[in-house]
Amino acid sequence: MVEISCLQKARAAYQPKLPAVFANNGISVTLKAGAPTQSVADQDEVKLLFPNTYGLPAVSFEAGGTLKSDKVIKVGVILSGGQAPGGHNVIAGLYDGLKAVNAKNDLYGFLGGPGGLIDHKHKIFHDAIINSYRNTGGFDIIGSGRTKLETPEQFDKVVANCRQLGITALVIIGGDDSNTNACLLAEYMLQKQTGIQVLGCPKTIDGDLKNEWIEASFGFDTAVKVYSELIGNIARDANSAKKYWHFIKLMGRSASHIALECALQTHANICLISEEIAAKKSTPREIVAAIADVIVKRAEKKCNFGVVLIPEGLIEFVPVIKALIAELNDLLAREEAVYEKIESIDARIEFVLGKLSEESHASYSHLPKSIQAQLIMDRDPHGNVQVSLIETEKMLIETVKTELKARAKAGTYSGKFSAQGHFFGYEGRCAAPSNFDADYCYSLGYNAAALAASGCTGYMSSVRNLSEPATSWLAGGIPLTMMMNMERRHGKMVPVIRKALVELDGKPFQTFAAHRDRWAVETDYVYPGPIQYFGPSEVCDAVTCTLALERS
Ligand code: FBP
Repeated sequence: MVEISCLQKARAAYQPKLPAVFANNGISVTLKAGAPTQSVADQDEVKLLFPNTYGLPAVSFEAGGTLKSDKVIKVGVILSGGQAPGGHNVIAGLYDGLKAVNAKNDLYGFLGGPGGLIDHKHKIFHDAIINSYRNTGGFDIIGSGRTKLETPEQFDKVVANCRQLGITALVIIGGDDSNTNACLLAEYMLQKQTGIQVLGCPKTIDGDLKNEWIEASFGFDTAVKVYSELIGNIARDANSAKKYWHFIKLMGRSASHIALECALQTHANICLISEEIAAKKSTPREIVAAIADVIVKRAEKKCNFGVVLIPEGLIEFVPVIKALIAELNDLLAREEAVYEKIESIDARIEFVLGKLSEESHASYSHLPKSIQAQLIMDRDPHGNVQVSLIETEKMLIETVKTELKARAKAGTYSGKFSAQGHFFGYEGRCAAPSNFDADYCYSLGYNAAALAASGCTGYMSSVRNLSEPATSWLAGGIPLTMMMNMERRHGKMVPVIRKALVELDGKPFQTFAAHRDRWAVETDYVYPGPIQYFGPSEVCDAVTCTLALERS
């Protein structure tokens, strides 16, 4: 017998909350369609590429009527991309919703992400499987993967596999890229008149799949609470021992939402925001000088300790490094055959240095050797550098140390600098979902079942009004084409769902900016502590600062 923790046992009994329209596991709803929609930008180009799904109306569920039906449907689901807390609850909500429509409906899970859908690896869910995964973290119920589902050949295989099982609707749980592909697939299904619906669910701890209609991606809430707990613990250790500066890199491939939220929750002394660095066109030297300025000020107050938060994607937002990475991506793709034959890392660095432009040569040669090596490591399946493997925190520690030595020599700094580096990412991606994520995910899945039963295709499951209690949440669907714009990828303009970066004029950043000077020099830490699953609602059901500020 598999042993499970006491928390997991108790947590299995938690009944996630649903929007009032679905309360008491009801499916007594009617679908209401709004006005036709437009894409967020590049309307003409997007319309041309999605003749069947462009302009669909946003839809919402209202009380009254029923989706109960004698018709039996079979639905397939995949988890795509990086893990995010709550994925199992999306599947549980989807399963329960489908069974509420008709107890004979079936849900199939495709294994290992989009790859499972193409290679026809699947399992059928039943009560025992679903019950053992309710309110648990992780994606292990069916696994996930990063295979890109985008070519007509792959789409044809998906159609054949769905037909073999009798599946007439697919739910793709993923981030912006996976939902972009869900949109392409929905269009293809209509164009080929396959009768297979495609729906998406917004997933990613990075928090960058959000817009006016999708208020948050699931997993962000739990992940930032885990990181904030750890940062709070480290801050308290720093304030107790008073001897270390902690440089903490936080996950979030590109956007800095995670770092910003953790700063708001913990009042760390420094938090770099990549989007601000890009907007100000800051150089590496300026970033290091700004960190050193705070260290010097705190040293003057005899505080030779502190906490620095660094977003994972930072280096790609520093203009000179961004240009260097773009050049390296091209160079390594172009010279792959020769480059692959070079064995030692020193020789590879020399090879690269010999091929770079003057500006990039200058940027690259000034980096510590360990970072030079990391920048020319294996690319991800999209040909990009894998930022989560680059130890930016160590790079900053080294460069700040050098800067402080220079200041000490010049007589402008007399403190002690001893630093520890950390990277928090994987620690938060599979945590047991917070009440918010447990409820939100279950609602997203249940709502997706209602959309499937209503015959919708080309929609993302949307649950809104999230800063209010779950009973006030609104359920419906947003056309995937509505979130699209055209972007350059691999030298070609393609339609993609627009990624949400930190908005510098938005309330979360503005709130941080209004306080950061004080948090920098004073020791004003907040210690959020671990996620609470049982207890007072103001503790257990609190939403993130980001969501509360954005919706206030
Ligand atoms: P998704 O966008 O697929 O949700 O993944 C997010 C993420 O956790 C990033 O924060 C991180 O950069 C990346 O995945 C790490 O990828 P991997 O799991 O392949 O190491």
